[in-house]
Amino acid sequence: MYRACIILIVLFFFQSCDTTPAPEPHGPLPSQRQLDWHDMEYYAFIHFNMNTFTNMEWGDGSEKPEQFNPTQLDTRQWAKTIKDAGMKGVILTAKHHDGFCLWPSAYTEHSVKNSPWKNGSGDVLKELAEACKAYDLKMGVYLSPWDRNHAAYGRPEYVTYFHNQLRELLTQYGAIFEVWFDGANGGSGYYGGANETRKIDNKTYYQWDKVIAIVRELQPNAVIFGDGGPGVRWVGNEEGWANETNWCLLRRDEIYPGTPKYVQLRSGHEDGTHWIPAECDVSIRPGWYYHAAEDSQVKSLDHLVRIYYESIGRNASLLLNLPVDDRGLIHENDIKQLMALKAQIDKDFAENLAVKTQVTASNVRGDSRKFQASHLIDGNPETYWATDDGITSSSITLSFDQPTRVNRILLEEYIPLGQRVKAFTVEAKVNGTWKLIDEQTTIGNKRILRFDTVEATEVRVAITSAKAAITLSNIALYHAPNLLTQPEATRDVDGEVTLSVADKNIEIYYTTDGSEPTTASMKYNSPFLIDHPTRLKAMAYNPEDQESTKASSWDFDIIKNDWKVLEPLPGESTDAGKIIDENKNTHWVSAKGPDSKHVVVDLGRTHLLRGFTYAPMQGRWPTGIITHYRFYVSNDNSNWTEVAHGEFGNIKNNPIAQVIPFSPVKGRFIKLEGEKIVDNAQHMSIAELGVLTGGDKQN
Ligand code: FUL
Repeated sequence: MYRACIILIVLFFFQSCDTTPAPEPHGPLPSQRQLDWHDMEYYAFIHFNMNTFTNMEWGDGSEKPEQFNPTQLDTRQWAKTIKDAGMKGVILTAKHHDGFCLWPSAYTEHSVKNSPWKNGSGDVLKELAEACKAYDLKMGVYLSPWDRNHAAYGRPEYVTYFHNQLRELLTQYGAIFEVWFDGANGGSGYYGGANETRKIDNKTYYQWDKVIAIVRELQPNAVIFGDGGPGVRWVGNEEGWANETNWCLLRRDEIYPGTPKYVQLRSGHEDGTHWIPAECDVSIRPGWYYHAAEDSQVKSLDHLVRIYYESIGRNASLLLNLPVDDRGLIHENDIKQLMALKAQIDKDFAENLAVKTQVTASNVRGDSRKFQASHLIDGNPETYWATDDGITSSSITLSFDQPTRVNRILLEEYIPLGQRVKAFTVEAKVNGTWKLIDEQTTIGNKRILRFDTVEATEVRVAITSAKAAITLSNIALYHAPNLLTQPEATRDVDGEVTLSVADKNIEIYYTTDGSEPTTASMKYNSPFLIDHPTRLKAMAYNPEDQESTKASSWDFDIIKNDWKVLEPLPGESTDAGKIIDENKNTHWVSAKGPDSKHVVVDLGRTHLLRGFTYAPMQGRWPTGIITHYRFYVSNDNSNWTEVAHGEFGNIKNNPIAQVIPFSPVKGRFIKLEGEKIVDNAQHMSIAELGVLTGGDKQN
């Protein structure tokens, strides 16, 4: 007992005598509000405003408040969804470029106060602030500097108006964590009826210094988002990814709203003068605003997972947009995908295997316990491992008791002292031999690497280059399960079928006789031929845990390798071949005019035809989609029999492939006529045209 006390006293003495100083901060540093923002990591964008009701992405400012009329607006549904998705906050488009205000601003009539919603007594910002409070979420505001409604836009009076509105938003709704200023500025607009183009100087017109002062005065904890910050920068794309090399630093004075140098924002600047980290903004659908036509285009799970790893996993935050619909609700399709993403991320990071390891480092600052390597796995973001001054390369080794399967590594620098690491490698010891897993550049607030599963006894992270003594606060290792998604199938004009899934460790099993696939069915290894009418069914199977997806099913008919488009004539339209290229993502658009809205295709020989298929043009801005059709069959390309006519129901809102059966008829030539086109367009378009023969053998 006496000896133990002495040892404890001696240890305590050494500990309290440990005078090893912390490394000096290096380069630009984050402010406290930026550090708080780094902790947010994943939060929602909501684009909901006038455009939701006009089916636009950018309104021109001539819209009327009466058009804003959600029937079931429920900000608590938004907040619950956002919370359930694992996000920590939400930023709402209080005013977009069309100028309509979701709050009853005292400075304009162009707001909810003149809308039918709640008879003009509603305030979306207030309702969202209350819902955020109830669900413990932080709130941010998007206030578009560009205002295509305001008569004075371009003149100094508008800037006063803009500043006044900012004051309203920052004083009436409690704490705001981020103020979002868009880079799209100036151009054509309604401008109080002037209907003209107005140009402004992005750098000076809005008096940014004053804007920043207003935010600092009223919401000192809020970060300001802009192309070049000053608090948080745009990542230079709207697809949800940062470059692998990503500095939180920026040569701030070179970047301004609408900067032509936006590509540089994907990496920041190694020699940046200010701490301005990147935020990845991306929508869960093609558009920022809700369009019923995009209900079937919510991003797939594997796409969302990729976005997660390429934003949060690359030292940026993820601002994922949810386009609230015209009811005033987050659409059920979006909720389903958000929850699928949450479930997958929870699985990927279920257990930190690094806490089971012994951690050692080739250098520890002053050999001090304060900076020892075990801080890397102590779960405390305030403690960190550091090297001696002048030591800018050093390695950390994590040793398992027994071989352990890993496929993810997560690294964090201790950023209150600056971002330092310029290059590092990750190796794993497998069966007694070191194997290079990855070679990378920056780490920053958080870096996550995905790699093929290895069964390792040790993992080594070697920082090979840093700007100053290394400071890392966290290393985590995970074994994420394979990503199980339903198979996709494509077939080319010669009948070769390719099946694919998101994760190469997932197996695919398929049948061609209509039966349900099981692991006893054919296993997919390489493309195979289907050259006659066949129902293909395929399911994906995870050998790791024996889970499988439900089967996907495709009906393939005859192949198209001897088909020819006869009208429009070759030369009249070079891309008409795209309607029979077996690729739904390519399309043909007819010339304008009543006589051009048809196509004639030669099937090469006579078939017993039982129907046809029409896939409309895909993509964000489809035009020329047929709503009412007439379909004809001929044996000689001169005498035609009409075999079907009618409407493709709801095709505008849901542009999926249409299958139209008709009474069996023999023929070699087919003609599709677009009788009516979406929005009464003067042209028609086709992504893919096909026939149903149902497998007759007599031709
Ligand atoms: C862009 C805007 O022009 C879009 O409409 C959207 O708000 C997006 C987040 O920022 O620059």
